[in-house]
Amino acid sequence: MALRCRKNQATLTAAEKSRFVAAVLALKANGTYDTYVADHMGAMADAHRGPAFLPWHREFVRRFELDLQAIDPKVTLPYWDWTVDNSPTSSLWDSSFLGGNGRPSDGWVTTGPFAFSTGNWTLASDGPALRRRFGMSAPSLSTQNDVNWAMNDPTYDVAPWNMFVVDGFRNKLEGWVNGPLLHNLAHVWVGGSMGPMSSPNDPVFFLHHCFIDKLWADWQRKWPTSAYAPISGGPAGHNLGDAMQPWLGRGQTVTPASVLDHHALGYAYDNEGVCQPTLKFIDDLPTLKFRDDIPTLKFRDDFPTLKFVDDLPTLKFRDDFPTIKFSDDGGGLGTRNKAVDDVKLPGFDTPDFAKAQGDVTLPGAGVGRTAAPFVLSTPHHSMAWAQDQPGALQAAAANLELELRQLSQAIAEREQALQQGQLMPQEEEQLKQLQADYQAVLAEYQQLCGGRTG
Ligand SMILES: [Cu+2]
Repeated sequence: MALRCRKNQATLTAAEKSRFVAAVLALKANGTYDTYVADHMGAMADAHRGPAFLPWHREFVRRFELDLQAIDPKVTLPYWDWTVDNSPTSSLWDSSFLGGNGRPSDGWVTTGPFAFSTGNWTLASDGPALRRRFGMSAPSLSTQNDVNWAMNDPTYDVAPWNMFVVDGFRNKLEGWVNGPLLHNLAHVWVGGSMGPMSSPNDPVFFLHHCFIDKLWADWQRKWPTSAYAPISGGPAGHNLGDAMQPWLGRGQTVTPASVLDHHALGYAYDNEGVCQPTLKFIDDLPTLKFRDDIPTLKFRDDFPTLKFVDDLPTLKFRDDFPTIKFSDDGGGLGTRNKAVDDVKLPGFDTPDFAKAQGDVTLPGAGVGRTAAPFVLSTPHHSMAWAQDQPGALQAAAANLELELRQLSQAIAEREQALQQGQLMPQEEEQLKQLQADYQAVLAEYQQLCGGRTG
């Protein structure tokens, strides 16, 4: 389960504060808020001065938070750390959030969204106006040292499980030991509407009890082997498995055991490192950029140079490539199928194109044989290649061809001289030797090429 994050109210953004206030006002307007005041007023023995003080209020403020989230899913319950924000001028009391201290005459809160004059915050009991009396009945709030004193007690609660026990985390945190301290002292210090059992009339009640719940969660983490007590033998509604009021009367079973794991209830505190990331909503984004905000818009016409296809100096298409011709250098070596000699470059659009740049198929090269690269300019070379002996045969055939051309030239020169009567007798013998050599080389060449050239 993704854990929604309960944050220190001092760290909320202005938007988060206004969302919280708006959701609280919506609950007040639809009547839900005052049911919390009534439930708390009926729960003195069930919810206070005993072990269930912490479980009961955990369930109570969690239900309130869920009701807020039904109004605005983004809202979570903030907590008020009164060890730090312990002044009448703390930002908690700004008119944009909870409003400030009451006026001297009667304690009515006159600033902020919960002032009577707004018309939005008329109390159903102990009214009609929300009242505060900062520091009137107690000069200061509890300190971090006071918190540590309670936190350092590894025992949750002790018999006889009431407001008079002097040991145990619960009674110290509730504030009866050496009291009023801690929880009780915050009620007393705020004063006014926070004094009687209708104290949820002041929205700060929920921020205060959220902090009490956080301290319990901190204590549970600090003492992981310290168990809730009592399992039995305590006052009704305070034992581990007892169903608590008023929910039992509504057919709902909520026990101290069912709320011991606050993560199982779906939330965590901002000091635990397990909260899901803050949900971002579109109206929280600091800046929305629209087209008109962009300092420079570049359009096509702004580009210094636009190149289109008809600007390209040379466009080569398949049809532009010249037909690749193999020259028929015959040289009297025999009749050749014209199709063998004319090889056209294969199409660009065939899957074999890359391969075909090196190899082309010569129709006369035989089934299953790879023809010579078209860069070989003579069909003889192609034939040698076609015999699957590409390197050596190609070179040998080229040498033989060169030799045949040199012999042919020498023979032609001597035959011309012979016809002109200019040939010496020993040169006639050389001519016969040249002709014999030519026939020998030609036979070798024909053998090399498998007879295919002639
Ligand atoms: Cu209470």
